[in-house]
Formats: sequence, structure tokens, C-alpha cells
Amino acid sequence: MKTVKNYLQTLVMMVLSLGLVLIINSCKKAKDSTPPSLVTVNISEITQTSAVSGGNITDDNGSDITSRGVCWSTTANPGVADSHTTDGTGKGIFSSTINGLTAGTLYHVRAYATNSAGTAYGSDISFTTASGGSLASLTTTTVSAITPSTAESGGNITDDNGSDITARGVCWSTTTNPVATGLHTTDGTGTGTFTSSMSGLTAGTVYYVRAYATNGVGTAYGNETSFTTTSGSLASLTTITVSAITTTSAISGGDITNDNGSDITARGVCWSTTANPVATGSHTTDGTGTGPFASSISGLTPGTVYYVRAYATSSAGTSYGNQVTFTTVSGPGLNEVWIQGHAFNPDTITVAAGTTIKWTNKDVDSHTVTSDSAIFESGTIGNNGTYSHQFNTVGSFPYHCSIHTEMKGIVIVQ
Ligand SMILES: [Cu+2]
Repeated sequence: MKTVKNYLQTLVMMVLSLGLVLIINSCKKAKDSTPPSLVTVNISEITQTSAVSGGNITDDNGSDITSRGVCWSTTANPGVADSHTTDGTGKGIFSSTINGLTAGTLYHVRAYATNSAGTAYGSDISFTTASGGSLASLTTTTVSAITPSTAESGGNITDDNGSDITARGVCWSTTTNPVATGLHTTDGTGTGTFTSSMSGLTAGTVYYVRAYATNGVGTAYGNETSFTTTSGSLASLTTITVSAITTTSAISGGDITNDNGSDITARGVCWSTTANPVATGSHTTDGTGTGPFASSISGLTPGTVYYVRAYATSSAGTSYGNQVTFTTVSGPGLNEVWIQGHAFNPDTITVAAGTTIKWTNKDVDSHTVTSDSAIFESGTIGNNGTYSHQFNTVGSFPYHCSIHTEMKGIVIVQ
């Protein structure tokens, strides 16, 4: 019995040991079968020859990380057989500096991590190193063809120094060292000479000019040169005699006989009830350029003397034609009714809703403005007295004088 019992005990022990070995082996195989999990860190600090990346090993999947870093290549999905860094061991985030790159070149990068199960990679990230070469070499062309508002210059790009010229021209300013982000021309691409036309200049003004050339490295400038725009002369013009005079409007205009070297940018007539009207006061705007033009003057007061001058503005300034005068027709103005000679003038007035109409009694006798349907009532209006009423409702509103009932008028509101 004892022998049998010992035999059974030994058998049980053997079975249990075998099971334990099997369990340990299976666990060990499970651990060894999975490489690490990781991602590639975005590229930063890109120069012509270097960049910074790295990785984040989120899980070693049960087996220690023995090697890690980034690998790179000019083709997709680089591996550890390609150029690579070695940046320590273990899980977590690590930074990798990539050196020895070529300027202006597309590279692919992957982080890698190695454990006993093998090497795993993060996603493929690509970037391009900074352009090679250096700023362009160029000179500024001496300024010529100077007028009060324009001038010509240009440049000669003698060398792009290894990076294509993508923009070129001249820039200018009334202060030294003009830059291409200010006033500038854009005159094509590439090396060689180019001409540039500057415009919109002010007469009799000192300007500073530099040619510029932009390549992949940045913007370079040629030597600075300066010039002074010629003094502009004011335009020569005459004022056209006033015609078609009404109570509130008239027609005039001007004739610009010579711009004297500076383009006419604004023209018209200006007017005032005092002498020597100026273009900053009441005025029309009637186009640009030389030659005759017509101007419609409106918004005038009836029976009033006005002074008119044509004006013309160029970069040299604003000049004026001869002064003419006229008197608007005496009578009721816009939205006005005169009570005159025992009659309403005009007897029919048409206005937009919301308009206030003003009656003025020009007679020695007193009158009234009395609505036929008692909507409005002025009471007695003496000599030179006035009455105003605002008409907000659309319709026809007949009225009369309650003292002289034969006097009739009508207000039509639209
Ligand atoms: Cu009356």
C-alpha cells in the first residue's frame, strides 16, 4: 500500500510540474510574440540640414525596449537599415535630432522601438528641409523718366545663389530703406534685368527706391537710390456759364484745357453763397481727365445768388476756373408752397409720405391753410408768416383758405 501511495504521490507531482512548465512556457511565448506599440512625434525645428522628431512608446507589450530612435530616408517607410538615431531604452516619449540632411529635400521619418519580439515602427511622417542657397545678389537701376507722379527704375539680379527667384520688382518710400511689403511693383521671376514703373507719386517729393528679389531663403535688396519727383503744375481750366436755372438747380461745368503734366483725378464744379467757393464745400464730381464736362448743381435755395467755379485735382493740387455767378429763380423751393396773389403756388404739390410741407404767405392779406376734411388747420397766417405740416398718410388732401374760400389747393402724398 505504501509503495502504491508513494507512486501515486509521485505521479501527481509530475503531472502538476508538467502543467506548471507548460503554463510558464505559454506565458513566455505570449510575451515574446508582440513587438512594442509606438507613434512617431511630429517634425520640428527644420533647418537646411537638420530636424527634430522622436517617438512615444506607449506599450512595450511585456518585453523590455532595448533600442529606440527614429530612422529616415528620401523614400517612404524608412527602417533601421536606413539612417537612424539611437536614443536610449525603455518606454515613453523620447526626442531625436536628425542631422546630415540635404537642403530643400523631402524626407520620410518613422520612430522605431525594438524588444525581444522584434522592431516596430510608428507612422511615416514626411517633411522638406529648408531651401538651400542664400539670398539673391542684385542691384537697383538708376531712376529715370521722372514726372510729378511717376518714375521708372528696375533691377538686375546677378545671382539667385542657389534658390529660384519667385518675385522681383522695386519698392519705394519717402523714408530710407523701403521694403517689399510696402509700396512696390511685381515684375516677374528669375534672374537678370527687369524694369519697374512706379506710379501714384506726389509731385516735388523725395523718394527712396530699392530693387528686391525673393527666393526660397528670403527677400534681398539692391542698393538704395533716391530721386525727387518733378514739381507738378496745377491744371488750367475755365468755368462754363450757368444755364437751365430753376428755383433749386442749375447746369454748369468746366473745360480743362491742360493738365500741365499731372493726370486729373477729380473734377467738377463747386458753389457757395459767398465768393470763391472751394472743392471741399458743395461740389459735384464729374469724372477724370482733361476736356469739357457738364455739372448738375442741385439742392439750391430759390431766389438766391450763388458763386460757382469749376475745379480740377491732380497730384499737383486743386486748381479752379474763373468764377461765375447766378441767381436761382424766385419761388417756392422743394416741398414749399407760396401763398401769393390770393392763390396757392403751386396749387397741386406731390410729395412722398413723411414729407413736411411749408406754406409761406407772401401777401399783405392774411390767409389760412385749412383741410377740406379737417385734417390740418393753420389758423390765420399773416404777411410773411409760415405754416408747416407733415404728411405721413398716402392719399389726396384738398385744402382751402377759410377767409377766401375760392382759394383752393391739394396735397398728393405718394
Ligand atoms: Cu385767404
